[in-house]
Amino acid sequence: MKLEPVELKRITIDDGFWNKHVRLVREVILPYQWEAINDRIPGAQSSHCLENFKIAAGMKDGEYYGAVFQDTDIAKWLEAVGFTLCTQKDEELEKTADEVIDLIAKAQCPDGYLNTYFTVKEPEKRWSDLCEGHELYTAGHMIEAAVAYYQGTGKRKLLDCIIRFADLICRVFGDGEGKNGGYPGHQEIELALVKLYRVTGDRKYLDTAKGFLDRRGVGENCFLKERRTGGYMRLFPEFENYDPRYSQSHLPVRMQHTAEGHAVRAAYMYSAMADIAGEYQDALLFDACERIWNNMVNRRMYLTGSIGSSGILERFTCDYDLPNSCNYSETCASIGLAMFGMRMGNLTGDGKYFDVVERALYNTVLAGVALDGKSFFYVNPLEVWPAACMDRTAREHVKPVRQKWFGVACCPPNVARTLASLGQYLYAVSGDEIYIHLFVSGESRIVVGGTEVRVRVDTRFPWENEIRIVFRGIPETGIRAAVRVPEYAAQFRAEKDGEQADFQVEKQYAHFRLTRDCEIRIRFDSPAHFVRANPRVRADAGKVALVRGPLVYCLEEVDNGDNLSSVFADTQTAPAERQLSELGGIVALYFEGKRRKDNWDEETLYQDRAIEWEDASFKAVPYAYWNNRGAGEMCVWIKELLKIDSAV
Ligand code: FUB
Ligand code: ZN
Repeated sequence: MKLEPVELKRITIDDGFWNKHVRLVREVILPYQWEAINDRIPGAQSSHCLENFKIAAGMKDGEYYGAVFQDTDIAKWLEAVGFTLCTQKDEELEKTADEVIDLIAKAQCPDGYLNTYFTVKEPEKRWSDLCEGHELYTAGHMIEAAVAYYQGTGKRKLLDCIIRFADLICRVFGDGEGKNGGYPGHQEIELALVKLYRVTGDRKYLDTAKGFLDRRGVGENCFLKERRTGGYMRLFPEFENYDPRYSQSHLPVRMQHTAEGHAVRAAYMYSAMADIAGEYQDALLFDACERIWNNMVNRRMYLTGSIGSSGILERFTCDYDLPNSCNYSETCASIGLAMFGMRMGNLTGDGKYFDVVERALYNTVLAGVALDGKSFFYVNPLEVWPAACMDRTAREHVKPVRQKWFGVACCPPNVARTLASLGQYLYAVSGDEIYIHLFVSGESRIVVGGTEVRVRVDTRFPWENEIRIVFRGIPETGIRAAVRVPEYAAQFRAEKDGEQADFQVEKQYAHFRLTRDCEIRIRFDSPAHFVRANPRVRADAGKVALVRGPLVYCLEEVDNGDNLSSVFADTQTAPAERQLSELGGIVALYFEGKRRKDNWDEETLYQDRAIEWEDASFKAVPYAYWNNRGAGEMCVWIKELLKIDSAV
């Protein structure tokens, strides 16, 4: 890997923008999710996750309940706890986690197998339904949890338990006689095994991860083959007429060109492909990652950093098909996009990848959780008319308000683990150079060229575009620092100790040479402005969206009245910015425009009648914070008042 990420425990975040989200993980989200996993949230959908473990451990009688991958609720919760404990001790939280780890260990089978669904419900069918059974997906999350908990606490109990399970997986799967030559129906195990390799140094985990990727899409499709065997179970009705494209198993991974199928499966697999490309210096695999990345972010990604246009099968569709009100844009998929982007950024040292990471984190990932940490979006529409989000329609998956929990609750704990590990996205090291990818205040101890350098960042980003970076402990031999120059940064300028600084910009990073302790002060401009979509994006034709730095803005009914489809923005005047204390402190954007008068008779749907306008001013707020002030309409893309220039 060209750049090495910095260990989480070396990074402390103390940031005006992020504190309210990151602290929420420890103070609210983890306790809330613990209650949810224990089925103690009144009115929330049942989880039964811990009950399943108790039944599998023989501590309770009862039936398994929940999705086949219900174990992942506790896995992601534990992973978030592990990340949280990396930066701050919390005895009570650690005690709760230790108790749950004892329970998990009791539910483990003597041969190392660990999965409550198969243990309780289908013990004869282990590994026989890779397509729908989610065993390897669930195993992957358990492995990630164990690695994070070990890193956060130094405690090995869960890690040792998971090593036994991973060893079993490595014995069962592979090429050749007596091995199961299959691969996961939902990718996740691959990137998890890479993490297990990095923490244990045992190469068989890396080789097994690579094997899963190498076999995928080669020869007869393993899922279609499974359908002919006795072990196959039809768990999900939508898997009828299975198309291997859904699980990115339609082609060998090195031959894939486009982002296809289920978006979370895709993003997790692409992340693993980037990991394996780096570990094995596999140029073909890296080329595939680049091609897929380009297709995904240049043709199939929403402005808000979300992916997966179709509510049916939660999947990518075709280039430029980006509908706003019936899309899926799952929170987990944006998290996967950030994971893939971080890996590509660290493989290449190219800041363009972190532009996308930032877009995903500051928009869709944050929108995934309410400001109070107690409700969540799974689907992230860019336009909502609550009355039309009806059951048994093309928008039944779109919830106009965040939900307390979900029967399939992959997203809430995924947000928790992402916020708890935000530090992993901030810095990296390459040789004698420290990379600063994102602008987040805090103090970090970064080992570069064998020396620990203290890096203190102070900024009010994204509300202000000034970043002060103080480096202490620079060795006599000097170091280098690379600060990302975001795509939206105009007039990027830098001072070193108050004087204009020398730097070279390469691959969207400003590279500095530092020979003694110093302060670098970065400034750039990124005023709010309107953007338009490529004309091929039918859904956004004639519309504009408001952006400011990494933040995408939206209109909400609470600020602008109902029927936002009647709003037309005058894009000739720049939007005005105003700092407000609402929504935890934001810069709101105001713009002028017109609204179609709503003076039609309600019983008349169509008539030959000119548009009647009224002048109006509108207010936009960051998309990340929509629906924190009650239910109502919302839209990101706004119709543009067109003045067609007739000059040739
Ligand atoms: O299948 C496991 C998870 O559940 C997927 O990643 C999500 O899309 C949800 O379907
Ligand atoms: Zn999800």
